Amino acid sequence: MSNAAQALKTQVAIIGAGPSGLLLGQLLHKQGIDNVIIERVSGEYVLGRIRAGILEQGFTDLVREAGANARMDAEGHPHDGFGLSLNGEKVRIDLKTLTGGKTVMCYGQTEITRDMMEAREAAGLTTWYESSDVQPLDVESDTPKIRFTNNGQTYELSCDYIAGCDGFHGVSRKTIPAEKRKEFERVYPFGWLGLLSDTPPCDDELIYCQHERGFALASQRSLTRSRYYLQVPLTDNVEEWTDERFWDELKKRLPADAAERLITGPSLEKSIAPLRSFVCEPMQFGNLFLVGDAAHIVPPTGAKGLNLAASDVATLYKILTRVYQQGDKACIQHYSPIALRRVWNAERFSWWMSNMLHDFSDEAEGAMDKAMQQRFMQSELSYYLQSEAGRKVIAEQYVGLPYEDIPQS
Ligand code: RFL
Ligand code: PHB
Repeated sequence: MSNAAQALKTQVAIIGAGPSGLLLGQLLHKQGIDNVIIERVSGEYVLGRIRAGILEQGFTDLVREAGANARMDAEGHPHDGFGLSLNGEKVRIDLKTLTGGKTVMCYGQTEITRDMMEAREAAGLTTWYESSDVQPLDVESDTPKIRFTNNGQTYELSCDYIAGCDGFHGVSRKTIPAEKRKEFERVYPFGWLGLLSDTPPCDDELIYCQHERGFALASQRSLTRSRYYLQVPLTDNVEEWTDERFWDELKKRLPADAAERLITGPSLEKSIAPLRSFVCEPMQFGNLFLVGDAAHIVPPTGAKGLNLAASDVATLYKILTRVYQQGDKACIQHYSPIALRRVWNAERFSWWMSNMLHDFSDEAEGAMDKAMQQRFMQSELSYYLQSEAGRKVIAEQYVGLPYEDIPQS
C-alpha cells in the first residue's frame, strides 16, 4: 500500500450508488453484513437522472425486504394492464387477468433512489460520494481492495467481496481481463427523446405506440406528472425539439382518443437516450461481481433495465447471506449462471418488443428488404395481439419472470 493511502475496511465494497448499489447495500445491512459504497458523483446528481418508471413485483418485494417501502406503497400506483397501439388501434394487455393476478407498480426510479438513500443514511451506513480514480485491485485474491480518491485524500478499502454496481460506463466490467469476458452488443439505429411534465397523464395506463411516423410511449409518474417518449433519429439534437414540436409529433403517434385527452405543458426535463442491447459474460471474476447496468443493457421498450438490476441484486444478496451466515463460500459460483439466465430472457423480450414497435426504415440495408421486414414485424405483433395465448406471452414477461433459487453447493 502506498504511504499516502489511508486504510479502510468492510465486508462488501460496493461501487456505484445507483439503484443496484443502494438496494444491495440495504439488503446486506438487514442481514448484518457490513458494506461501504463508493460513488463517482454527488447524491443530487444521481437523483437528477430521469429514468425508469415501471417496477415488477419482484422489485417491489425486495424494496419491502430492504425496509425502504413506506413511500412507494403510499404513493406508487399499481397498474393492472397497459395498451399497445398498432397504427392508432389500441389493444389492452390485461396483466392481472392474463397472469393470474400479477401487476406492476408505477413509481419513478428517482423516488426509489431517494427512498433508499434516506434509508441508508438513517442506518448510518457509509457512502463516499464524489470519489475519483476508483480502482478495484487484487479481485482474484482473498483480499480484494478498492483504491479511490476523495477530497484530495487517497484511500484503500479492503474487503471480502466487491459488487460492481457502477453502470454501463463504470470501471468494474473493465477490471475483468478482455480475454476472460465476452461481450454481446446491438446498438439500435435510433434514440428515445423523453419529456417530463407536470401535466396529468393522457390515460390511466401506459400506451406503447407502433406508428408509421415512429414509436411513441405515453408513460407517467403520478396523477399529475407525465413522461412521454418519441423515437427520433440518432442524429437529432435535443435543442431541435421545442416543447411545441414534441407535443405536435406525439399527438400524431398516439391513438386518437388519447391524443384528444392529451394535456400539454412546459417540459421539466428533455433528453435523448440511445438504445442498446448488451450483455457481458461472465458476471463474476474472482471476488468481483457485476450487477445491473454494469453487466447488461436493454432497450427501455420492455421496462426491464431496472428490474433486471433488481434480480441480480436478489441473487447476489442471497448468495452473500449464505456465505456469511453458513460459511458456504463455494456458492458464489452460482451467481453468474443464475443471473445470466434471467438476463438473456429479458434481453430477448426487450429486443422483441423493440423490433415489433419501432420504425427501422432508416437502418442500412441488410439481407432483407426493409419494407418486407417491417411487414413481417407488423404481422407478428398483430398475430400476438389477436390471440389470448399471444397476449399471455407478452403479459407474463412484462410482469417479470420468477427469481431462481440458489442451489446448495
Ligand atoms: P446506474 O443507475 O447507471 O448507476 C450506476 C452508478 O454508478 C456510478 N458510477 C461510478 N461510481 C464509482 N466509480 C466509478 N468509476 C463509477 N462509474 C459510474 C454512477 O454515477 C451511478 O450512480 O446503474 P444501476 O444501479 O445498475 O441501475 C440501472 C438502471 O438505472 C437502469 O437499468 C434503468 O434506468 C433502465 N430503464 C428502465 N428500467 C426499468 O426497469 N423500467 C423502465 O421503465 C426503464 N425505463 C430506463 C428507462 C433507462 C432509460 N435511460 C435513460 C437509459 C428509461 C430510460 C430513458
Ligand atoms: C418510463 O416511465 O420512463 C418508462 C416506462 C416504461 C418503459 C420505459 C420507460 O418501457
